[in-house]
Amino acid sequence: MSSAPATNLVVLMGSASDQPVIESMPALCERLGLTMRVEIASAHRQPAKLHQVISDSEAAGTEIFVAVAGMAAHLPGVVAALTSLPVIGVPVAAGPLAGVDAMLSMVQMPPGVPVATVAVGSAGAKNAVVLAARILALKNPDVAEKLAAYREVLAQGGK
Ligand code: RP5
Repeated sequence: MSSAPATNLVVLMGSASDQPVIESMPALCERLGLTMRVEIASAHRQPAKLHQVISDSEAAGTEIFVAVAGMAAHLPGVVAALTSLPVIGVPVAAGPLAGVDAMLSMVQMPPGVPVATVAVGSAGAKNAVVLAARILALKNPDVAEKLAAYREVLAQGGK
């Protein structure tokens, strides 16, 4: 039995230092009718914790993982190896390579273990929420309606 709360998304960060990148995610989730919670679990420093978070989240009914990491960003790839749920990777500009390192780590997954990689940084974090909403809208009319309203705002030049 899992004690993890049920949310649509679990946002995993490789480090507390990734926090600024995800700042816009809770409000955008609320706007699109999604729930999320955040966990910090480094694939390199805390592999046992990462395994536990993934199995607890799956047991709680999580639908999509978003994995946010910088440098040699193996977090989303490891998550994708441990679950059959969709995994969205958000690269972080955390080192001297300005996020290109993290982006290439996420994009270059071997066949059969996909990570849907979005843009580096906070723009990518926003798109991770919108992509998750688009996936969940296939089966969730409330999310579909909110997504349509959001797209209409964008079409009118709003944000
Ligand atoms: C990655 O290394 C984290 O996701 C973070 O982006 C980067 C630096 O981590 P800290 O040294 O700030 O903990 O694993």
